Amino acid sequence: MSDLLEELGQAVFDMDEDKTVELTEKAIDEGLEPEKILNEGLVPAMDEVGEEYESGDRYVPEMLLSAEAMKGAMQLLRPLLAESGVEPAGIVVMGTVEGDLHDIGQNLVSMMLEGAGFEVINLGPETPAEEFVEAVKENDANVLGMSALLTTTMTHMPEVIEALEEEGIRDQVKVAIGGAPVSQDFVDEIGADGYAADAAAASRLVKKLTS
Ligand code: B1M
Repeated sequence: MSDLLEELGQAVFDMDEDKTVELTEKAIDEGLEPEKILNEGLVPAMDEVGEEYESGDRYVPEMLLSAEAMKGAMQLLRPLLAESGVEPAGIVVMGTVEGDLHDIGQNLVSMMLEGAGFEVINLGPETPAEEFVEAVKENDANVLGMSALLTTTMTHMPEVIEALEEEGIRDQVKVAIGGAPVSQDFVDEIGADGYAADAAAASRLVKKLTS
């Protein structure tokens, strides 16, 4: 790997958004392929960030800062990747269910997924079932990710799955869920396809569901 890409990865790992953006600009100016900048500079760094978070060596705010740095770089790379015809790893529609305004966790998951090369359509908090279904249809999404932080709102998750079934598109999209009150048992109960306990696990799950 070039020294520049190594330095870029280090800037993401070090949560330094300004340096990440500056080095991404430099890499683009030097003529490096956008895909190479993403896959050899940025993504491995976010993988390492995820591993540190899972092992307890990094906390949520530090993970968010690395994700923000990654986001800054992605703003520069996204149009170039689109021009060069590089396909995203997959399309993920993400949101927090109806009646639930907690969105910190699902934003973090969305950022990790972007870091892993997925295109994420983030519907934000308080998303009704119809909106999830519409977004899946409109974007031909591979994965629908839902978040719920309240025991009173996790009950909307099976409603979204029913709405996908009613629309006849349940078999076209994998359903991944997360949030403190949900579990693998709940996945089995409602007929979802997977559960992730945190953002790093969500990234692994979505990669598995789309491979
Ligand atoms: Co609220 N809140 N809150 N809250 N809040 C909790 C969740 C609560 C556990 C606090 C408590 O009582 N101890 C409790 C829920 C109890 C329950 O139902 N079991 C609670 C409550 C009761 C409420 C209100 C009802 C309070 C009230 O008004 N009486 C109210 C709800 C209003 C509503 O939604 N309609 C409310 C409001 C709020 C704030 C607005 C103040 C704020 C939210 C701000 C925001 O999100 N924009 C807030 C916060 C911040 C919290 C706590 C403190 C932190 C949540 C958080 O952001 N964690 C929370 C207590 C706690 O968790 N310590 C609490 C950090 C985040 C990174 O983690 O969201 O778990 P988390 O996401 C993780 C994983 O869960 C997973 O990955 C993420 C990243 O690692 N994950 C996914 C999440 N979504 C995923 C989706 C996936 C995969 C993985 O899809 C594939």
